[in-house]
Amino acid sequence: MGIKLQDDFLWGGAIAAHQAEGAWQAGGKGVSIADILTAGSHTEPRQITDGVVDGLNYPNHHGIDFYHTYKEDLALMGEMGFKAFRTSIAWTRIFPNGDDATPNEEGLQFYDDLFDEMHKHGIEPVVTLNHFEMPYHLVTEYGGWSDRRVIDLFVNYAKVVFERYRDKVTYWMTHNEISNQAAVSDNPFFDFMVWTNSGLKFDDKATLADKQAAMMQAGHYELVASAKAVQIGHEINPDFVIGGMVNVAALYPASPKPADMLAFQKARQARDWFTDVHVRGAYPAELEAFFKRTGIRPDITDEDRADLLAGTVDYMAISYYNSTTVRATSEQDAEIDHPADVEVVKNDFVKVNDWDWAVDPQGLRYALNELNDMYPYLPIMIVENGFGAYDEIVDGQVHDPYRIDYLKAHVAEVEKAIVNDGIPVIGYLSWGPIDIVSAGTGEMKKRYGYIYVDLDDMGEGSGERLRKDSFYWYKQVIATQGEDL
Ligand code: BGP
Repeated sequence: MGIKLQDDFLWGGAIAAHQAEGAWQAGGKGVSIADILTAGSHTEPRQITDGVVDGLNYPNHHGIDFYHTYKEDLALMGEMGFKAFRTSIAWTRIFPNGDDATPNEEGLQFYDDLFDEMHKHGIEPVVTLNHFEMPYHLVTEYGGWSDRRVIDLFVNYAKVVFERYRDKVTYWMTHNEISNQAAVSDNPFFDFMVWTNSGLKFDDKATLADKQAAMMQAGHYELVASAKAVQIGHEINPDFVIGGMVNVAALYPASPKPADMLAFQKARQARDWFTDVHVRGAYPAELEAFFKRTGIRPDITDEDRADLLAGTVDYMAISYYNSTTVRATSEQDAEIDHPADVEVVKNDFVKVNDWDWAVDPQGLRYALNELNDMYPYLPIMIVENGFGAYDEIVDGQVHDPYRIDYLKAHVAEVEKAIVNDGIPVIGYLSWGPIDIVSAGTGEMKKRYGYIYVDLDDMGEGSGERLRKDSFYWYKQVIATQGEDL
């Protein structure tokens, strides 16, 4: 049995433009960094091609054709009783190259229609400005977020959409999972994550320090751009609620051995420093010490510092999928600039999904308490949580008890965090309420939805939508405000 939540709690789901819309060149849209990714797999990171290569970049080119099916799909979300629906505006539908003199009216009109359709179903839009969708032209001509000029290009894009949708959208967030970059390491999956967040690409001669320096600089410019967008957003509409967005995996030490405890603490500081700047408007002490100790120091001006302080966020949006357990690989103090000293290890106390993500519902309550301890009373919206799985159609139905079990357990922990721990969680938007393309692997077969989409990894199929068992489960959860889990 669950705990009934507050009436204005935002129950819903979340997607991203590049994983759902398809129509990658329709309506004047430009090429984004998501459009030049190949498909990958559970073990193979997606490759970044040199521009669009026919036949290689198909996953995000087709998505689930949400650009054309959004009315039917939102009707299904309305049938479940959604209060909110998160998606991103594809930056390249508004500014196809990122530095265009004027915005693309067809792109602006598409999102006008999309938000109107949401409101028809009583669904509140929750909008991500940049969900791994930077214009590719900004990478080839400016070097992605390594160039300070991209700050004002982003802020101008934010200003245009804030003004256009000032009466249709209240909840916004700036960069999706900006925190992913902090985990820079020699693992090729992390190179992929830095690419998706900042358009940075490293050659095989790049050292860990090179990657760290490049990521710190890009991250700084992204944070300044976010802070300037928050300020402008509040000028355009003081009722806007604008957040930063980070991935929060609950972190655990592998043992009470002091070195493991320190490694866990350093890993958590690395995970949280972007959040710190979003919320407090300044770099945490251990990062200032890191800059001094290593000489890896971003170009930070006094004006930047003033902007960071003036542009702190109204809430934090978080994605939570799993917990992560770390140990120290050496007895010496684990340093934030040497991720090599901090190694991820298996946690024998939790199970994993088919992509080796630890299934840990209590980790979500743990992570929410950590955030609340660090930032008391700061509203938090869970904007991603879900269970990717290989779903099968059997006699025209999809039975997904495994997904219901995962979501039920996580929602139960959110309810305890709110009611027992007093944490101001304002919404729960599960990831991929309709099957979409996986960001990490480009697969359709990694399905998250309450709604099955009959498309395969190659984008082939009828495209028919099918309600899974979890569709009816979640509809009942929402109808009872979380009481009937
Ligand atoms: C997060 C992204 C989402 C989504 C999610 C699930 O990092 O913000 O875009 O993709 O991961 O990951 P995946 O799609 O790889 O299963």
